[in-house]
Amino acid sequence: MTLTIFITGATAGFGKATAERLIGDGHRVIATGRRRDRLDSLAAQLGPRLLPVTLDVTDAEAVASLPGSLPEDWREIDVLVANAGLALGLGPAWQNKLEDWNRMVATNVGGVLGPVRALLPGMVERDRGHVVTIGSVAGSYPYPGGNVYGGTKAFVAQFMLNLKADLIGTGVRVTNIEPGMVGGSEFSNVRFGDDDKAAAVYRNADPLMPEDIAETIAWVIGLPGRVNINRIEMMPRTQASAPLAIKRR
Ligand code: NDP
Ligand code: 8X3
Repeated sequence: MTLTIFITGATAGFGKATAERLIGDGHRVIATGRRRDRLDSLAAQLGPRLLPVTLDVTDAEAVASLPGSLPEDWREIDVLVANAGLALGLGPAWQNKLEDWNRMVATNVGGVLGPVRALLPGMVERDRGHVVTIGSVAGSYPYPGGNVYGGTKAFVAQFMLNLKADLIGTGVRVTNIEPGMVGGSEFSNVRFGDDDKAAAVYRNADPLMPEDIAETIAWVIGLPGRVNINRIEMMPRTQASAPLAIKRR
């Protein structure tokens, strides 16, 4: 069955890999993000089953006008992949900029809530749909410098479990995917604003790759309608959650 899939943050990393994977699986994809040139390249690469739409997930007005602002035959969205997100900095809380915290909250929390609120009514009305969010292990396990980023991902995880409680009895499914370290995306370049520092994060670490996240999304949305995968925590074989810290005298 061909699904119509709306992806936020499809210009790089997981979102781009997911668009490529799902178009390859025969679906239709609405690929969104702020960088129009990237969306145009993706459309040229993947053909007419991909609709490029410029969208900043923090632009409340543009998000609220969905799905009515889309071409008529693209408005019945089966799957929302709310993927757009970012981390800014890895310093201790007292050294971080409040403006960076606010941007993470606006993007990682507001940028999930807006599209969910805009697209969910249609899914409930059609009694069919799937909301997939990209959380993080940072939402479950604290680490130094994870402060607000981890907080935003904890919000997403709990929001999705509560959303499921509201959706019980409807045909709409919800899944939060919670990856650990994933290389091959721009996540650390954005976090540090320094490409060398970003590359060092993944050196000799054999991280997960964006294709692994795309594969997981393809799997959860392809399962029989009776199956709801609530959350998936995934890490590279080379990563584990940190032990509890002790500072000795
Ligand atoms: P990338 O930086 O490669 O991709 C982020 C995407 O989000 C880009 O397409 C970017 O598009 C988009 N984006 C950012 N801000 C906005 C905005 N305001 N409006 C619309 N789109 C926006 O990162 P990843 O692919 O690695 O990350 C994707 C998601 O996965 C994020 O939510 C991240 O927190 C999460 N994650 C990442 C992990 C990792 O280790 N890489 C691990 C666990 C979770 P554009 O700039 O064009 O708008
Ligand atoms: C991204 C993974 O460990 O950098 O969510 O927080 S981590």
